[in-house]
Amino acid sequence: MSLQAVIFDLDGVITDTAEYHYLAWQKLADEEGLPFGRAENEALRGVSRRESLLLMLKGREVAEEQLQEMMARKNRYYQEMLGQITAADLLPGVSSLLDELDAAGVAYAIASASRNARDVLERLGILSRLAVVADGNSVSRQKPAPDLFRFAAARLNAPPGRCLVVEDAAAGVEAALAAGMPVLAVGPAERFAAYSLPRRNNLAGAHLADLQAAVTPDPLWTVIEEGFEPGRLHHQETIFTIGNGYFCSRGTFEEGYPGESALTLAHGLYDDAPIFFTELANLPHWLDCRLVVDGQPFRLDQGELLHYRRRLDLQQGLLQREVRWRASNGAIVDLTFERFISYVDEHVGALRVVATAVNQPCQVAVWSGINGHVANDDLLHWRHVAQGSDGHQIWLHSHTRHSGLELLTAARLESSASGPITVQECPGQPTLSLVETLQPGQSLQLGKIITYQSSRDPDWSVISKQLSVSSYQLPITNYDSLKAAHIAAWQEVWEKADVIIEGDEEAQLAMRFSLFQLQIAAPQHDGRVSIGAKTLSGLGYRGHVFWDNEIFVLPFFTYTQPEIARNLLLYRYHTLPGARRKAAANGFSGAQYAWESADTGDEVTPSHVPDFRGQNLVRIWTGDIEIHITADVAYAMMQYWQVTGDDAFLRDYGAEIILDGACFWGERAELEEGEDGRRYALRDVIGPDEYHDHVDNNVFTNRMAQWHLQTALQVLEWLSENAPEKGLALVQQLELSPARLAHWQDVIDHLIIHHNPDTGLMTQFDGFFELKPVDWAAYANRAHSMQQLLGIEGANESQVLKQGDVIMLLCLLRDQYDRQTWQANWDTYVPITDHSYGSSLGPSFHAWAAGEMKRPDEAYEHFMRAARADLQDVRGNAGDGIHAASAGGLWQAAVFGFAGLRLQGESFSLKPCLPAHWRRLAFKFYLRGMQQVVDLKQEGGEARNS
Ligand code: IFM
Repeated sequence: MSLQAVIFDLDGVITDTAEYHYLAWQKLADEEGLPFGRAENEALRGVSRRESLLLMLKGREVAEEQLQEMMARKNRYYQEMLGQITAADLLPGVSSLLDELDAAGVAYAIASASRNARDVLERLGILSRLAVVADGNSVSRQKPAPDLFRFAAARLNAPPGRCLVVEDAAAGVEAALAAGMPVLAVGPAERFAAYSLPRRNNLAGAHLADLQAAVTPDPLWTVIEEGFEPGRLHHQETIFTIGNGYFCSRGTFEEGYPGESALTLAHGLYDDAPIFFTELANLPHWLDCRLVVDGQPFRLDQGELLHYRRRLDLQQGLLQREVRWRASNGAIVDLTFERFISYVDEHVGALRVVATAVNQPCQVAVWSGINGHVANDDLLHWRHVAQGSDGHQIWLHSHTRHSGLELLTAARLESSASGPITVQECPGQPTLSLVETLQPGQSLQLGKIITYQSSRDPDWSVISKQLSVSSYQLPITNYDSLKAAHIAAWQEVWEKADVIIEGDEEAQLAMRFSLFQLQIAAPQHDGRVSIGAKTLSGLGYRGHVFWDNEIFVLPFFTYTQPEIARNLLLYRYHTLPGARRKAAANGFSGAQYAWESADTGDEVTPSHVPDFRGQNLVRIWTGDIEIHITADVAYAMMQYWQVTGDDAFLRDYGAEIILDGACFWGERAELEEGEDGRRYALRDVIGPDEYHDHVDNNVFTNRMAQWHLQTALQVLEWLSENAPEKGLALVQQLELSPARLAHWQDVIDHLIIHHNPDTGLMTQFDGFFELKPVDWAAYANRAHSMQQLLGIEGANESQVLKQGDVIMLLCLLRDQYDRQTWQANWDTYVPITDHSYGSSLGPSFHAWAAGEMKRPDEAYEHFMRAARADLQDVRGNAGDGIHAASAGGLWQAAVFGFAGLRLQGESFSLKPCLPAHWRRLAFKFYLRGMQQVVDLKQEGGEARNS
């Protein structure tokens, strides 16, 4: 991003009139007997004269006349001191920096709250060099309002996002940030501790390059969209999703756009849907904010777009957009949008809009409300039962049409407009509106705070009482304080969750982006919901939960934020009844987890979906026969226990999940008489490689089932030693008779596991190697999946994998397989896997596996394929929502693959295998409640933990 103009604050940046201000205030304070000194003066920096005096008076009551007299007296003292100013009072570095800006043709301005600014600049000898002087007379709202900077930017004719503000005061920094401008802070670090900003002590030695750098958003933390491309609309909507684990909103535009996929989803708010059984319902739209400039609606497909940039600040959880737009009558406006979904108060979202007239007076009308006329594609889920308003506040009470859930959406508007805010009670769409006429350089600022609360919330009864008397009051909060708390909360998240990759900007950003997307999808306080395959960022898979969660996503939380992992695991505990119903429907006892699960845990996989051309219906068998998920859930539970040592959780919740799942496996395994005697088989299944359905004895499924049964016996033993009462209760409840346990052991001993002890090779399922080999050279330049090219039957009959199957098994049970087994299976299966266009779940595990194999180049190739799944949309389907499994798999690939982290009881070991160009890989995790730090630095091809 290039720097177009620089806006300097005056006092403390260009010259030290700050010192004269202090001396003048001190003189006044001494005369009035007010306690005042340098410490108190800090709070006065960048603040208007009146505000400063009020701060000094600390609430002391003073008549207006006397106030005026004191301000005039202070100003007189100040002006007397100003008389002494000369060019020699320019602060060090300023003169040469201005010369550099002149030479480079970069315009610069002063924006100072001081009404004496021109006088001071004249004395300093730089007034004539400035393109614009914005001072205390230019606007009515002073810093920390954004108006003064916006005024200067409009006069400079530069989009605010391209103007760098150089500021020495916190109030000025607030103003610049609210104005949507990058900031270079000047002054001591303590003064700016609350912000993450480029900073220097003063301008001595500063060059144009330093200013350029300050304008460039941190590429390691920022996802940027420079310029609007309508063809990428849906992809970008997914990428710019924000949320807080309670609800998420896709990155659609406040003003709307034709064909957009506007969507806000909240965990657990499911409603019935044809084909998919149930789906998360799109919530009434909170972002709705339409601006009308001189009678023309602002939209990107109308008028003329002069400048556009959007960025997602992953570090602070903020989404910002800056637009310069010309209406058809020639009026140009600068618009800045900022939104966040509070990571502190999970019900709250906030939006700020600043509109500035640039070239001519214009009238800006704003309509912003709650749009209840939303649907999932064409399906309506909400019936609106009541709505109301109170001053600047509106609310809408809605019910889902089938599942009977209730939702309250409420919104409040704050605005800098001089006129009133009016309420429009449109049915199902309460709206607030206002109109303001802006002179060039003048700004209108709006802040919108919203909340969602539902009958799923523990405190719904309180809300319900208010609604029963047709009233609701939003708690009083303001945008800035919410934002400050939100940023601080994200700082805490990153403290635990960040993975640092040095030497590879793309990988670093993709890693942080993935973790951000997982974090905003993860319930912070709710143990009855879990993360769907597309998080809360799109309608893909309709909010259903798959094994993606347990095998790909959960490890990140288990290791970095076990309190969140508990919620995700509790979801499987609370959905045991659904899993039991599924087992019973299939004729088994125990718990068989649904392949696709929603609120109750019952199976919600659609039986048919349209094919990729949308022409024919395809039978989906996964809900019937992809059964490995039951073992995957048990695996995630055991991993949590091993990492955290949370015995109480295993006792109270995990044991039941594991034991009842084992009951299912014990009955699902079929006893057969084979050539080599009695054996158990798991027939008619689908393994992780879904190109092959109705297969027998898929080695992943069989081995995980065997592991599950072994684990169940160990858990029973553990219970009898550590929680005998609970153990006995479960034995009775689940009917774990000695005969049943002996049967489990028999299944463990005789279950078919296709693993050749001589070669180490596993056979993916019965007859896999009799399938047709594929001529891979013929498909070298393909741009479609192998299933699309070979057809569903063709792929079924061929030796081609949608994603790793045996390879995944090796990773999950990695310490049980020797080098020969790894090698034989790597050599056999990796070349015949559809890495580019098969499942998005594949690449991250291959990256991990390649790390185990000490093949860093291949590991990196797979890793980047996963890293690009969403940011680069390499599969062309990111518009449907974030690939949660790929995002979680990226963390595993880095931690288990590249760093080679392994736990041994209460300690851990590392076997690093970093890509050659990675200089550093660092992360933190919790082991048995103690935070561990891994910081691998690579020198001379060797990585060491420091
Ligand atoms: O769970 C996955 C499956 O492994 C491959 N198809 C997509 C599902 C959801 O991501």
